[in-house]
Amino acid sequence: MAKQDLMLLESDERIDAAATRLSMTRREFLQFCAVLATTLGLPQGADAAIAEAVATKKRPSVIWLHFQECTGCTESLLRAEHPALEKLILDVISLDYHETLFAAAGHQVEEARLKAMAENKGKYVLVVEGAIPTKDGGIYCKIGGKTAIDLLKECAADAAAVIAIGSCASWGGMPSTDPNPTGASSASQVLGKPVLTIPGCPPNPYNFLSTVVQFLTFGKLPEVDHLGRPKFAYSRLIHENCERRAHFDAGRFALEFGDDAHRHGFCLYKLGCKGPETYANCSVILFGDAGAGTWPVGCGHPCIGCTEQGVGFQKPIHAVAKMKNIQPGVFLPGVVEEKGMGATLGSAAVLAAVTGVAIGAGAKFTKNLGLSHKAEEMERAKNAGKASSESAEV
Ligand code: FSX
Ligand code: SF4
Ligand code: F3S
Repeated sequence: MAKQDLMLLESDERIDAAATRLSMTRREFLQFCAVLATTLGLPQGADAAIAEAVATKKRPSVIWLHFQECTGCTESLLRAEHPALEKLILDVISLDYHETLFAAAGHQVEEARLKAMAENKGKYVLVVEGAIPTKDGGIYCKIGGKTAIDLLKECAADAAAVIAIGSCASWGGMPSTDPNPTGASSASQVLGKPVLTIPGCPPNPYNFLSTVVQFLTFGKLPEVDHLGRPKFAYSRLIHENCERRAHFDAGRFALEFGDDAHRHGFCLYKLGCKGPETYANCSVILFGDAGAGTWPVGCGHPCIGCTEQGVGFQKPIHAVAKMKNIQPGVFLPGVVEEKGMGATLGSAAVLAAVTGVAIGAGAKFTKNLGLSHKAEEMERAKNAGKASSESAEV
């Protein structure tokens, strides 16, 4: 990859061609690449590398499987207010097999899948949407005469990378809710190896887009946490970046849906909000590209912890959240707070600007960037009796 500066690419014809292809102005395209680079926490110059890759590289072939799910993962990719997101995703990848989006059916699509797998052996990305039923030999989900178990194993065998999209594929999600009658399991459990996970019900499409752009540009997936979640997206608690946090700290809570406090936008903790124990960036990047407030808590509903294994679809919606490592009112960032590991100050500001959040709100996000995930990792290591010297620095 040539070392380029984003400004130097302004007059590059390849950038013009890519922008035209995406129905964007050149400036919008370069801004998009800068946002992705900062979202991913990549170093300076990565924005230009991303712009070049999106403009010129061969798109990776993607085989997208559907198992036990509601298709919300796919819907969330396609239902942005502005078609730019859908267009971008479909431009960055070559979607060679996708049951919902294919016009063809039956043997024709099976042939398309086998052809794409053979032509891109060892190079394609396998995206898994939905849980895999494992009970009774896996008979509760069959496609083209094969069980989901066999289909997943067959497609994963020659994939360059496997991405589990949505909570169902990441850890069982909604189909695995007690008593889990079909033995719904994650892609990782069935394959017996870790895979990159993008949980959420539905997951945020920007997190998927950022992941595949990183793969396209650098040929590798982003850094992940112990659950396979990209750290750029899942390293902070919802509670740390919530617009209602000031109400939490001040002890102002909604007690019933529709009560005065609820209508005033007070904290939803006592209505069962799981933001204090859920890692995700929903409040920062929002959903649907439709402006401020477009995330569960922003719309007045408690977070149900849909990205968090053991919380979403497991804990009762009304049960109050377990506080992780944030103590109300006494644990605010210090003047010389250590930098977080995922997003940077710049990324939060750019992201805030691009997602339509006011600069003031962007500043609030940056101020609240905490260290919860790292602190939790350290606690886990300590409990296992093997705290590393690196984690001891926190
Ligand atoms: Fe639905 Fe996807 Fe939820 Fe699951 O998203 S939105 S049930 S995570 O697999 O389609
Ligand atoms: Fe926001 Fe929920 Fe935390 Fe209240 S409990 S501040 S609504 S994340
Ligand atoms: Fe899910 Fe909570 Fe975000 S319910 S979408 S993790 S705000």
